[in-house]
Amino acid sequence: MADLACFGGPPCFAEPVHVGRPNVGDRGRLLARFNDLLDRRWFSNRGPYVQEFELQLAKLLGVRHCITVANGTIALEIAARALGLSGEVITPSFTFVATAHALQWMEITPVFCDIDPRTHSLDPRQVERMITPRTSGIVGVHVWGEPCAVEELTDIAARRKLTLMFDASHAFGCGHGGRMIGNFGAAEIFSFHATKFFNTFEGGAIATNDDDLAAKIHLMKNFGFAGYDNVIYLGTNGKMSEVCAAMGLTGLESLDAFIAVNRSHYRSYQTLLAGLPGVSVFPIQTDEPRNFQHVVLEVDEDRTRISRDGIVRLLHAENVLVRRYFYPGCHRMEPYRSLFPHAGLILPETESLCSRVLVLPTGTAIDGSDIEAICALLRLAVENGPEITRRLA
Ligand code: T4K
Repeated sequence: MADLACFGGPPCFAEPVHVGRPNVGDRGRLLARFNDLLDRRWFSNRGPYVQEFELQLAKLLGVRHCITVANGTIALEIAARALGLSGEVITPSFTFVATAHALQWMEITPVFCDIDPRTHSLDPRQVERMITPRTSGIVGVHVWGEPCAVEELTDIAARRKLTLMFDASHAFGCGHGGRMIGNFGAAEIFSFHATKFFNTFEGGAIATNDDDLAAKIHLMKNFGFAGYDNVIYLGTNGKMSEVCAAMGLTGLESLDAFIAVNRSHYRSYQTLLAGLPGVSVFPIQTDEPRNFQHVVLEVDEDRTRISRDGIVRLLHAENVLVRRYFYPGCHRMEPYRSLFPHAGLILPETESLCSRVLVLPTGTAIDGSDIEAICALLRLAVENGPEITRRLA
Protein backbone atom coordinates (compact mmCIF):
# COMPACT_ATOMS: atom_id res chain seq x y z
CA MET A 1 0.00 0.00 0.00
CA ALA A 2 2.77 2.42 0.88
CA ASP A 3 3.94 2.07 -2.74
CA LEU A 4 0.69 3.44 -4.16
CA ALA A 5 0.89 6.82 -5.88
CA CYS A 6 -1.76 8.18 -3.51
CA PHE A 7 0.54 7.27 -0.58
CA GLY A 8 3.45 9.12 -2.16
CA GLY A 9 4.95 6.21 -4.14
CA PRO A 10 5.67 6.17 -7.89
CA PRO A 11 2.83 5.11 -10.21
CA CYS A 12 2.53 1.36 -10.62
CA PHE A 13 2.91 1.71 -14.43
CA ALA A 14 5.76 3.92 -15.61
CA GLU A 15 3.92 4.55 -18.92
CA PRO A 16 0.15 5.06 -19.26
CA VAL A 17 -1.87 1.95 -20.04
CA HIS A 18 -4.85 2.93 -22.21
CA VAL A 19 -8.27 1.61 -23.03
CA GLY A 20 -8.68 1.54 -26.82
CA ARG A 21 -5.03 1.09 -27.79
CA PRO A 22 -5.11 0.14 -31.49
CA ASN A 23 -4.28 -3.36 -32.70
CA VAL A 24 -1.90 -3.48 -35.65
CA GLY A 25 -1.67 -6.37 -38.10
CA ASP A 26 1.50 -7.55 -39.85
CA ARG A 27 3.59 -4.41 -40.36
CA GLY A 28 5.49 -5.81 -43.38
CA ARG A 29 2.24 -6.67 -45.18
CA LEU A 30 0.82 -3.23 -44.36
CA LEU A 31 3.90 -1.37 -45.62
CA ALA A 32 3.92 -3.49 -48.79
CA ARG A 33 0.33 -2.43 -49.41
CA PHE A 34 1.24 1.21 -48.79
CA ASN A 35 4.04 0.86 -51.36
CA ASP A 36 1.63 -0.65 -53.88
CA LEU A 37 -0.89 2.11 -53.51
CA LEU A 38 1.80 4.76 -53.81
CA ASP A 39 3.09 3.11 -57.00
CA ARG A 40 -0.44 2.84 -58.31
CA ARG A 41 -1.24 6.48 -57.48
CA TRP A 42 -4.82 5.61 -56.72
CA PHE A 43 -5.63 6.93 -53.26
CA SER A 44 -9.38 7.24 -52.98
CA ASN A 45 -12.73 7.02 -54.83
CA ARG A 46 -13.34 3.26 -54.61
CA GLY A 47 -9.86 2.12 -55.54
CA PRO A 48 -8.79 -1.52 -55.73
CA TYR A 49 -8.12 -1.91 -51.99
CA VAL A 50 -11.54 -0.51 -51.06
CA GLN A 51 -13.22 -2.86 -53.53
CA GLU A 52 -11.28 -5.87 -52.24
CA PHE A 53 -11.95 -4.88 -48.63
CA GLU A 54 -15.69 -4.57 -49.25
CA LEU A 55 -15.80 -8.02 -50.86
CA GLN A 56 -13.88 -9.58 -47.96
CA LEU A 57 -16.10 -7.85 -45.39
CA ALA A 58 -19.29 -9.02 -47.10
CA LYS A 59 -17.94 -12.59 -47.25
CA LEU A 60 -16.92 -12.59 -43.60
CA LEU A 61 -20.31 -11.27 -42.49
CA GLY A 62 -22.32 -13.42 -44.91
CA VAL A 63 -24.12 -10.29 -46.08
CA ARG A 64 -24.91 -9.16 -49.66
CA HIS A 65 -23.33 -5.70 -49.31
CA CYS A 66 -20.83 -4.14 -46.96
CA ILE A 67 -20.10 -0.60 -48.09
CA THR A 68 -17.08 1.08 -46.55
CA VAL A 69 -17.23 4.70 -45.42
CA ALA A 70 -14.98 7.26 -43.74
CA ASN A 71 -16.11 6.56 -40.16
CA GLY A 72 -18.93 5.08 -38.09
CA THR A 73 -20.66 8.42 -37.57
CA ILE A 74 -21.07 9.09 -41.27
CA ALA A 75 -22.16 5.47 -41.67
CA LEU A 76 -25.01 6.21 -39.25
CA GLU A 77 -25.91 9.43 -41.04
CA ILE A 78 -25.89 7.92 -44.52
CA ALA A 79 -27.80 4.80 -43.44
CA ALA A 80 -30.44 6.85 -41.62
CA ARG A 81 -30.88 9.17 -44.60
CA ALA A 82 -30.94 6.34 -47.14
CA LEU A 83 -33.59 4.61 -45.03
CA GLY A 84 -35.68 7.78 -44.95
CA LEU A 85 -35.68 8.21 -41.17
CA SER A 86 -37.33 11.44 -40.05
CA GLY A 87 -39.27 12.96 -37.14
CA GLU A 88 -38.39 10.92 -34.06
CA VAL A 89 -36.13 7.89 -33.79
CA ILE A 90 -35.89 5.79 -30.64
CA THR A 91 -32.37 5.02 -29.49
CA PRO A 92 -30.56 4.44 -26.18
CA SER A 93 -28.88 7.21 -24.22
CA PHE A 94 -26.38 4.60 -23.01
CA THR A 95 -24.23 4.69 -26.15
CA PHE A 96 -21.38 6.74 -27.57
CA VAL A 97 -22.70 10.21 -28.34
CA ALA A 98 -22.21 9.67 -32.10
CA THR A 99 -25.38 7.53 -32.22
CA ALA A 100 -27.49 10.48 -31.10
CA HIS A 101 -25.45 13.13 -32.91
CA ALA A 102 -25.84 11.38 -36.27
CA LEU A 103 -29.62 11.65 -35.93
CA GLN A 104 -29.68 15.18 -34.54
CA TRP A 105 -27.26 16.29 -37.28
CA MET A 106 -29.97 15.38 -39.79
CA GLU A 107 -32.63 17.15 -37.75
CA ILE A 108 -34.11 13.88 -36.58
CA THR A 109 -35.02 13.91 -32.89
CA PRO A 110 -33.29 11.14 -30.94
CA VAL A 111 -35.80 9.88 -28.38
CA PHE A 112 -33.80 8.35 -25.56
CA CYS A 113 -35.12 5.06 -24.27
CA ASP A 114 -34.07 3.21 -21.15
CA ILE A 115 -32.03 0.03 -21.13
CA ASP A 116 -32.25 -3.39 -19.59
CA PRO A 117 -29.68 -3.36 -16.76
CA ARG A 118 -28.80 -7.00 -17.49
CA THR A 119 -27.88 -6.42 -21.15
CA HIS A 120 -26.97 -2.69 -21.07
CA SER A 121 -28.96 -2.37 -24.33
CA LEU A 122 -32.45 -1.09 -25.26
CA ASP A 123 -35.28 -2.52 -23.18
CA PRO A 124 -37.89 -3.53 -25.80
CA ARG A 125 -40.79 -2.93 -23.38
CA GLN A 126 -39.67 0.65 -22.93
CA VAL A 127 -39.19 1.07 -26.70
CA GLU A 128 -42.84 0.22 -27.27
CA ARG A 129 -43.86 2.91 -24.76
CA MET A 130 -41.78 5.61 -26.50
CA ILE A 131 -43.50 5.29 -29.89
CA THR A 132 -45.51 8.35 -31.00
CA PRO A 133 -47.13 9.29 -34.32
CA ARG A 134 -43.84 11.06 -35.22
CA THR A 135 -41.70 7.95 -34.71
CA SER A 136 -40.15 6.68 -37.95
CA GLY A 137 -37.61 4.21 -36.67
CA ILE A 138 -35.47 2.55 -34.03
CA VAL A 139 -31.68 2.54 -33.86
CA GLY A 140 -30.63 -0.34 -31.61
CA VAL A 141 -27.04 -0.46 -30.36
CA HIS A 142 -25.20 -3.73 -29.72
CA VAL A 143 -23.46 -2.34 -26.65
CA TRP A 144 -20.09 -4.02 -25.86
CA GLY A 145 -20.65 -6.32 -28.87
CA GLU A 146 -23.47 -8.24 -27.17
CA PRO A 147 -26.36 -8.26 -29.67
CA CYS A 148 -29.28 -6.22 -28.33
CA ALA A 149 -32.83 -7.62 -28.26
CA VAL A 150 -32.83 -8.25 -32.02
CA GLU A 151 -35.96 -10.43 -32.23
CA GLU A 152 -38.09 -8.24 -29.95
CA LEU A 153 -37.06 -5.05 -31.75
CA THR A 154 -37.68 -6.67 -35.16
CA ASP A 155 -41.14 -7.66 -33.98
CA ILE A 156 -41.96 -4.17 -32.66
CA ALA A 157 -40.69 -2.54 -35.87
CA ALA A 158 -42.81 -4.87 -38.02
CA ARG A 159 -45.97 -4.42 -35.93
CA ARG A 160 -45.64 -0.64 -35.64
CA LYS A 161 -44.38 -0.15 -39.21
CA LEU A 162 -41.07 1.39 -38.18
CA THR A 163 -37.65 1.12 -39.78
CA LEU A 164 -35.09 -0.73 -37.71
CA MET A 165 -31.36 -0.27 -38.03
CA PHE A 166 -28.49 -1.11 -35.72
CA ASP A 167 -25.40 0.70 -34.56
CA ALA A 168 -23.06 -2.29 -34.53
CA SER A 169 -19.93 -0.21 -33.89
CA HIS A 170 -18.94 -2.57 -31.07
CA ALA A 171 -20.06 -5.78 -32.73
CA PHE A 172 -17.79 -6.44 -35.70
CA GLY A 173 -17.03 -10.17 -35.71
CA CYS A 174 -19.95 -11.00 -33.40
CA GLY A 175 -22.84 -13.34 -34.21
CA HIS A 176 -26.44 -13.87 -33.27
CA GLY A 177 -28.73 -16.85 -33.93
CA GLY A 178 -26.16 -18.46 -36.22
CA ARG A 179 -25.70 -15.34 -38.39
CA MET A 180 -23.10 -12.61 -38.17
CA ILE A 181 -24.04 -9.15 -36.98
CA GLY A 182 -24.52 -7.14 -40.17
CA ASN A 183 -27.53 -9.19 -41.24
CA PHE A 184 -30.17 -7.69 -38.98
CA GLY A 185 -32.64 -4.85 -39.42
CA ALA A 186 -32.67 -2.86 -42.66
CA ALA A 187 -28.97 -2.04 -42.20
CA GLU A 188 -26.23 -2.30 -39.58
CA ILE A 189 -23.29 0.06 -39.30
CA PHE A 190 -19.77 -0.60 -38.02
CA SER A 191 -17.01 1.67 -36.77
CA PHE A 192 -13.42 0.81 -37.64
CA HIS A 193 -12.02 3.66 -35.56
CA ALA A 194 -8.50 3.29 -34.12
CA THR A 195 -9.96 2.44 -30.70
CA LYS A 196 -11.95 -0.54 -32.04
CA PHE A 197 -10.28 -3.97 -31.87
CA PHE A 198 -10.37 -4.03 -35.66
CA ASN A 199 -9.45 -0.67 -37.12
CA THR A 200 -8.71 1.08 -40.38
CA PHE A 201 -7.21 4.14 -38.60
CA GLU A 202 -10.55 5.87 -39.20
CA GLY A 203 -13.33 4.06 -41.00
CA GLY A 204 -16.68 2.41 -40.96
CA ALA A 205 -19.09 0.36 -43.02
CA ILE A 206 -22.78 -0.16 -43.70
CA ALA A 207 -23.96 -3.75 -44.09
CA THR A 208 -27.27 -4.61 -45.73
CA ASN A 209 -28.96 -7.39 -47.64
CA ASP A 210 -31.11 -4.88 -49.56
CA ASP A 211 -29.77 -4.31 -53.11
CA ASP A 212 -31.68 -1.07 -53.68
CA LEU A 213 -30.56 0.39 -50.36
CA ALA A 214 -26.94 -0.56 -51.12
CA ALA A 215 -27.12 1.18 -54.51
CA LYS A 216 -28.47 4.30 -52.83
CA ILE A 217 -25.72 4.25 -50.19
CA HIS A 218 -23.00 3.90 -52.85
CA LEU A 219 -24.37 7.03 -54.52
CA MET A 220 -24.84 8.95 -51.30
CA LYS A 221 -21.30 8.39 -50.03
CA ASN A 222 -19.87 9.77 -53.31
CA PHE A 223 -21.75 13.08 -53.76
CA GLY A 224 -24.54 11.29 -55.64
CA PHE A 225 -22.33 10.61 -58.71
CA ALA A 226 -23.70 7.86 -60.96
CA GLY A 227 -20.90 8.36 -63.50
CA TYR A 228 -18.78 11.15 -64.94
CA ASP A 229 -20.60 14.49 -64.72
CA ASN A 230 -23.81 12.77 -63.68
CA VAL A 231 -25.12 13.53 -60.21
CA ILE A 232 -28.50 11.91 -59.61
CA TYR A 233 -28.83 12.19 -55.85
CA LEU A 234 -28.08 14.36 -52.85
CA GLY A 235 -24.79 13.00 -51.60
CA THR A 236 -21.90 13.70 -49.30
CA ASN A 237 -18.25 12.70 -49.10
CA GLY A 238 -18.27 9.53 -47.01
CA LYS A 239 -15.61 7.61 -48.89
CA MET A 240 -12.94 5.43 -47.29
CA SER A 241 -9.41 6.05 -48.57
CA GLU A 242 -7.10 3.38 -49.98
CA VAL A 243 -4.73 3.81 -47.03
CA CYS A 244 -7.55 2.91 -44.65
CA ALA A 245 -8.64 -0.04 -46.78
CA ALA A 246 -5.02 -1.28 -46.83
CA MET A 247 -5.03 -1.18 -43.02
CA GLY A 248 -8.36 -3.02 -43.04
CA LEU A 249 -7.18 -5.76 -45.40
CA THR A 250 -4.08 -6.24 -43.25
CA GLY A 251 -6.11 -6.25 -40.04
CA LEU A 252 -8.50 -8.87 -41.40
CA GLU A 253 -5.53 -11.25 -41.78
CA SER A 254 -4.97 -10.98 -38.01
CA LEU A 255 -8.61 -10.82 -36.95
CA ASP A 256 -8.64 -14.24 -35.29
CA ALA A 257 -5.40 -13.45 -33.47
CA PHE A 258 -6.81 -10.14 -32.14
CA ILE A 259 -9.92 -11.91 -30.90
CA ALA A 260 -7.87 -14.71 -29.31
CA VAL A 261 -5.85 -12.15 -27.33
CA ASN A 262 -9.03 -10.31 -26.26
CA ARG A 263 -10.68 -13.58 -25.21
CA SER A 264 -7.65 -14.61 -23.18
CA HIS A 265 -7.47 -11.18 -21.48
CA TYR A 266 -11.20 -11.27 -20.74
CA ARG A 267 -10.85 -14.69 -19.09
CA SER A 268 -7.82 -13.55 -17.07
CA TYR A 269 -9.76 -10.55 -15.74
CA GLN A 270 -12.68 -12.83 -14.87
CA THR A 271 -10.43 -15.25 -12.99
CA LEU A 272 -8.38 -12.62 -11.19
CA LEU A 273 -11.39 -10.55 -10.12
CA ALA A 274 -13.58 -13.49 -9.10
CA GLY A 275 -15.00 -13.09 -5.61
CA LEU A 276 -14.03 -9.42 -5.28
CA PRO A 277 -17.01 -7.98 -3.36
CA GLY A 278 -19.11 -5.47 -5.30
CA VAL A 279 -17.19 -5.86 -8.55
CA SER A 280 -18.47 -7.90 -11.48
CA VAL A 281 -17.21 -8.36 -15.02
CA PHE A 282 -19.98 -7.84 -17.61
CA PRO A 283 -20.72 -11.36 -18.88
CA ILE A 284 -20.07 -12.08 -22.55
CA GLN A 285 -22.04 -14.96 -24.11
CA THR A 286 -19.53 -17.40 -25.51
CA ASP A 287 -21.81 -19.76 -27.46
CA GLU A 288 -21.70 -17.48 -30.54
CA PRO A 289 -18.85 -15.49 -32.12
CA ARG A 290 -17.72 -12.56 -29.99
CA ASN A 291 -14.82 -10.08 -30.27
CA PHE A 292 -14.30 -9.60 -26.49
CA GLN A 293 -13.09 -6.05 -27.20
CA HIS A 294 -14.54 -4.52 -24.05
CA VAL A 295 -13.80 -5.66 -20.53
CA VAL A 296 -16.53 -3.90 -18.57
CA LEU A 297 -16.70 -3.77 -14.79
CA GLU A 298 -19.81 -2.93 -12.83
CA VAL A 299 -19.09 -1.46 -9.43
CA ASP A 300 -21.70 -1.82 -6.71
CA GLU A 301 -20.68 1.05 -4.41
CA ASP A 302 -22.75 -0.32 -1.52
CA ARG A 303 -20.43 -3.29 -1.35
CA THR A 304 -17.04 -1.88 -2.42
CA ARG A 305 -16.81 0.89 0.22
CA ILE A 306 -15.05 2.94 -2.44
CA SER A 307 -16.93 4.75 -5.19
CA ARG A 308 -16.58 3.87 -8.86
CA ASP A 309 -15.02 7.30 -9.35
CA GLY A 310 -12.67 6.67 -6.43
CA ILE A 311 -11.45 3.54 -8.21
CA VAL A 312 -11.02 5.55 -11.43
CA ARG A 313 -8.94 8.16 -9.61
CA LEU A 314 -6.76 5.53 -7.96
CA LEU A 315 -6.16 3.73 -11.26
CA HIS A 316 -5.45 6.95 -13.13
CA ALA A 317 -2.92 7.93 -10.47
CA GLU A 318 -1.28 4.57 -11.14
CA ASN A 319 -1.27 5.30 -14.93
CA VAL A 320 -4.06 2.84 -15.71
CA LEU A 321 -6.34 5.03 -17.83
CA VAL A 322 -9.65 3.20 -17.41
CA ARG A 323 -12.76 4.83 -18.93
CA ARG A 324 -16.31 5.47 -17.69
CA TYR A 325 -18.02 4.79 -21.05
CA PHE A 326 -20.70 6.25 -21.65
CA TYR A 327 -20.78 8.60 -18.68
CA PRO A 328 -22.85 10.68 -18.08
CA GLY A 329 -25.20 9.35 -20.81
CA CYS A 330 -26.10 11.17 -24.04
CA HIS A 331 -29.13 12.79 -22.39
CA ARG A 332 -26.79 14.66 -20.04
CA MET A 333 -24.63 15.99 -22.88
CA GLU A 334 -25.35 18.97 -25.12
CA PRO A 335 -27.48 19.65 -27.03
CA TYR A 336 -29.69 16.98 -25.46
CA ARG A 337 -29.31 18.22 -21.88
CA SER A 338 -30.84 21.55 -22.94
CA LEU A 339 -33.36 20.08 -25.38
CA PHE A 340 -34.65 17.41 -22.97
CA PRO A 341 -33.84 18.63 -19.44
CA HIS A 342 -36.11 16.05 -17.80
CA ALA A 343 -35.02 13.01 -19.84
CA GLY A 344 -33.31 11.50 -16.80
CA LEU A 345 -36.68 10.96 -15.14
CA ILE A 346 -37.58 8.25 -17.63
CA LEU A 347 -34.06 6.78 -17.81
CA PRO A 348 -33.47 5.42 -14.29
CA GLU A 349 -31.57 2.32 -15.45
CA THR A 350 -29.36 4.40 -17.76
CA GLU A 351 -28.57 6.87 -14.98
CA SER A 352 -27.75 4.06 -12.57
CA LEU A 353 -25.57 2.17 -15.06
CA CYS A 354 -23.64 5.33 -15.98
CA SER A 355 -22.53 5.53 -12.36
CA ARG A 356 -21.45 1.86 -12.15
CA VAL A 357 -19.50 1.14 -15.33
CA LEU A 358 -15.76 1.08 -15.75
CA VAL A 359 -13.97 -0.13 -18.91
CA LEU A 360 -10.56 -1.77 -18.48
CA PRO A 361 -7.59 -1.91 -20.89
CA THR A 362 -7.30 -4.94 -23.16
CA GLY A 363 -6.00 -5.83 -26.64
CA THR A 364 -2.56 -6.63 -28.01
CA ALA A 365 -0.91 -3.59 -26.41
CA ILE A 366 -1.01 -5.24 -22.98
CA ASP A 367 -0.06 -8.66 -21.66
CA GLY A 368 -0.94 -11.01 -18.82
CA SER A 369 1.41 -9.36 -16.34
CA ASP A 370 -0.26 -5.98 -16.98
CA ILE A 371 -3.62 -7.55 -16.25
CA GLU A 372 -2.30 -9.12 -13.04
CA ALA A 373 -1.05 -5.70 -11.89
CA ILE A 374 -4.34 -3.98 -12.80
CA CYS A 375 -6.35 -6.62 -10.94
CA ALA A 376 -4.05 -6.35 -7.92
CA LEU A 377 -4.74 -2.59 -7.88
CA LEU A 378 -8.49 -3.18 -8.10
CA ARG A 379 -8.30 -5.66 -5.22
CA LEU A 380 -6.31 -3.21 -3.16
CA ALA A 381 -8.79 -0.42 -3.92
CA VAL A 382 -11.78 -2.47 -2.84
CA GLU A 383 -10.14 -4.07 0.22
CA ASN A 384 -8.88 -0.71 1.52
CA GLY A 385 -11.71 1.46 0.19
CA PRO A 386 -12.21 3.92 3.08
CA GLU A 387 -8.51 4.60 3.62
CA ILE A 388 -7.78 5.11 -0.08
CA THR A 389 -10.85 7.34 -0.43
CA ARG A 390 -9.53 9.48 2.42
CA ARG A 391 -6.08 9.70 0.79
CA LEU A 392 -7.56 10.66 -2.58
CA ALA A 393 -9.74 13.42 -1.06
N1 T4K B 1 -21.45 4.31 -32.17
C1 T4K B 1 -20.79 3.74 -31.15
C2 T4K B 1 -21.53 2.82 -30.23
C3 T4K B 1 -19.42 3.99 -30.97
O1 T4K B 1 -18.76 3.42 -29.93
C4 T4K B 1 -18.75 4.86 -31.85
C5 T4K B 1 -17.36 5.20 -31.65
C6 T4K B 1 -19.48 5.42 -32.92
C7 T4K B 1 -20.84 5.11 -33.05
C8 T4K B 1 -18.87 6.35 -33.91
O2 T4K B 1 -17.89 5.73 -34.70
P1 T4K B 1 -16.66 6.62 -35.33
O3 T4K B 1 -17.28 7.78 -36.06
O4 T4K B 1 -15.79 7.07 -34.18
O5 T4K B 1 -15.98 5.65 -36.25
C9 T4K B 1 -13.53 6.91 -28.76
C10 T4K B 1 -13.55 6.89 -30.26
O6 T4K B 1 -13.16 8.15 -30.83
C11 T4K B 1 -14.87 6.49 -30.84
O7 T4K B 1 -14.61 6.03 -32.15
C12 T4K B 1 -15.50 5.35 -30.06
N2 T4K B 1 -16.84 5.02 -30.52
C13 T4K B 1 -15.59 5.72 -28.60
C14 T4K B 1 -16.22 4.63 -27.78
O8 T4K B 1 -14.29 5.94 -28.11
P2 T4K B 1 -12.99 8.79 -27.04
O9 T4K B 1 -13.52 10.15 -26.86
O10 T4K B 1 -13.05 7.85 -25.90
O11 T4K B 1 -11.52 8.80 -27.67
P3 T4K B 1 -10.13 9.10 -26.98
O12 T4K B 1 -9.35 9.99 -27.87
O13 T4K B 1 -10.33 9.51 -25.58
O14 T4K B 1 -9.40 7.69 -27.04
C15 T4K B 1 -9.81 6.61 -26.22
C16 T4K B 1 -8.58 5.84 -25.77
O15 T4K B 1 -7.94 5.24 -26.87
C17 T4K B 1 -7.55 6.68 -25.05
O16 T4K B 1 -7.22 6.03 -23.85
C18 T4K B 1 -6.35 6.72 -25.96
C19 T4K B 1 -6.53 5.52 -26.87
N3 T4K B 1 -6.10 5.76 -28.24
C20 T4K B 1 -6.90 6.52 -29.07
C21 T4K B 1 -6.53 6.75 -30.36
C22 T4K B 1 -7.42 7.57 -31.27
C23 T4K B 1 -4.88 5.29 -28.68
O17 T4K B 1 -4.16 4.63 -27.91
N4 T4K B 1 -4.52 5.49 -29.98
C24 T4K B 1 -5.28 6.21 -30.86
O18 T4K B 1 -4.93 6.36 -32.04
O19 T4K B 1 -13.83 8.17 -28.27
